[in-house]
Amino acid sequence: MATLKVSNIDTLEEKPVVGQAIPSNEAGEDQEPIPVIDFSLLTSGTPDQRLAVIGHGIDKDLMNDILDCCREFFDLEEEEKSEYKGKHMLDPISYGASTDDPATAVLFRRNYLKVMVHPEFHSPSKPARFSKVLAEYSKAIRGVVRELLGGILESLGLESSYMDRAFNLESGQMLSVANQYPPCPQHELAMGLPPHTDPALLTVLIQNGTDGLQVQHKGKWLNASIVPGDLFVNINDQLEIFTNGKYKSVIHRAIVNNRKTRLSIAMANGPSLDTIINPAPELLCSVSQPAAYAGMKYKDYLEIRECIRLVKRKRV
Ligand SMILES: O=C(O)CCC(=O)C(=O)O
Repeated sequence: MATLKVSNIDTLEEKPVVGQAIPSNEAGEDQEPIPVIDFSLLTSGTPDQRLAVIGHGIDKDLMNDILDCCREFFDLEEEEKSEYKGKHMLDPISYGASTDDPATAVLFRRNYLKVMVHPEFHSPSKPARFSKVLAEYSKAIRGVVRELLGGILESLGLESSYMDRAFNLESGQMLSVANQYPPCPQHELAMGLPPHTDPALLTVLIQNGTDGLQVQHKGKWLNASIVPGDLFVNINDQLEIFTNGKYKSVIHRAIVNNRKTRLSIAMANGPSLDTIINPAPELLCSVSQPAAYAGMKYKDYLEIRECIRLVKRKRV
């Protein structure tokens, strides 16, 4: 049975600074293991084992199929992919490459394909089976995410059904992000993705068997070793806001290597774009637990984040 890994984010405190100098690619020597969560226990209602889980139930063939489809997409001729070159963050399909960051002199080695798969489903037309596989995989991940969110809400003493009211998941925004990191001869000078948090609620990531994801924990970078068939789940910004900081958004980055191409697929699951996410009133107390975050429409949050990113890149 496959396991699902959830990074332990309780003690993460810093927020990412886009454009900051990228520290060494090496993780700390005293690498702590990433906690493995037993999925079936998380959702079985056993209160003292809420974070324990196994058996996310997604077919391994389906996971391999979606990885293959993304690889085949990246292998297409450049002119076949160029019709998807995105211009705006909310474009339904956007293909491109990360550009080197003049603010930090860091070289980036990453191609990406971002596809909105919910509430409206989109897909590139090539390879031919991409649309079918992506639809099936997105549906399966949505099921896992609902279960996980339900378990997280229950761990806070809230009903799992709260999520539909709070997040409007029926029209929730789901973005599939495929990342291709080609090998880089001078990998110690290059980066796949700089340190960042994800803006949504939960991100579920798989990869092709080559590691490269690192999560920040107590100020150190931990290698996230992801076994094929595992799902790697990160807590995102909207969940940190909703839980008033009880769950913290995970700071993570992707490094590159000089041997093999790495492929990862991150499925980012957010509320609907017009949902305002506030700290849940049930988790607040005006004296001991005041709201630490102001509510904001998810769409506005995404746009402000993008503006800050662009401004920081221009300020060199
Ligand atoms: O490729 C990875 O491991 C990280 C991907 C990621 O952080 C992202 O797509 O936001």
